[in-house]
Amino acid sequence: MYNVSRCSHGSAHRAPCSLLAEKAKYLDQLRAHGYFIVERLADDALLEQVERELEPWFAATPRCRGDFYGWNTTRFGALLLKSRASHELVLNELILAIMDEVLGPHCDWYQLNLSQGIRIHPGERQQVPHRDEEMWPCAKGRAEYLVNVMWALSDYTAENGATRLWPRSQFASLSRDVTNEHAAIAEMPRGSALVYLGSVTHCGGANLSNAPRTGLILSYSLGWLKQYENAFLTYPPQVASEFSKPIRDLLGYRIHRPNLGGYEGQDPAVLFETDSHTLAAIDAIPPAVALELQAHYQNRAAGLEGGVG
Ligand SMILES: O=C(O)CCC(=O)C(=O)O
Ligand SMILES: [Fe+2]
Repeated sequence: MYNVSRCSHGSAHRAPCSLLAEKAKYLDQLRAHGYFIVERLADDALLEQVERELEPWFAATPRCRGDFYGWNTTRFGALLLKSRASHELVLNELILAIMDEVLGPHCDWYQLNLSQGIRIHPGERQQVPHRDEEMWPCAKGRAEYLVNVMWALSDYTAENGATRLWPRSQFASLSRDVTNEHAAIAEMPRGSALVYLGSVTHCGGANLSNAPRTGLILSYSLGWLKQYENAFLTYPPQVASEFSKPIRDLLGYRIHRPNLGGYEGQDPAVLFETDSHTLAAIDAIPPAVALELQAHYQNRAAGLEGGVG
């Protein structure tokens, strides 16, 4: 296992260190190795609530079918609908601070790409090594498109299918022939968060134990990309109106300046204020571009005064 240092939180035995003060350390780890782990980031009460809300869904959802999703794995989405407590995980302060740094510079705002419960049952084989950014068929390498967070709802061990990651693979081209000998195994106690880049090669491990391994993926992506989980079908306006504004923003009920994802030429947040279908289209231009447009008209007016057409 590669030596990525860890900080333990929420444990009754240790005084929690200041998470945000640790942000720089975690960012360094993420950029250097492609991932980091924060042990026990979620406290027990929150975990128990998430589990209570999601267990019926884990029990009722049929096993996946496919060589990527697996044949002995249960997955389902729409976590924000199925578990109110999951909202707290989505909005975790440290996680969002990391997203601000990694994704923030490359978009107007970043979004929730996916929410997924994953239970790897005993007997499941190791998943094919992959990069989550493969879902977007375009040139890679100029910016991170996605950062993933795996919240452990059970202890993750080498035996029960802990996520495997290939450290520093984000700097090389993708290979599916990587060997386990070079993999890091994200062993971590329940309540921990494994944060990894969309460009790092990883996979779910084989579950050789006799108990399931359960976790939640909450991934965040650049705000101008198509989301893995169609947020507007999963959480239509009637549903999203019950959610907090920060959650609605992360789902994409927000214009990505200057003009992506609008509704009738406006910020879709207007949907929660009016049911009118006759709205004025309103510019949503970033300040630098607004100045550019003003300058264009000023120059043109000055030119006209000077007799230039
Ligand atoms: O379950 C895991 O540990 C990882 C799953 C994964 O990487 C995926 O499904 O994209
Ligand atoms: Fe993945």
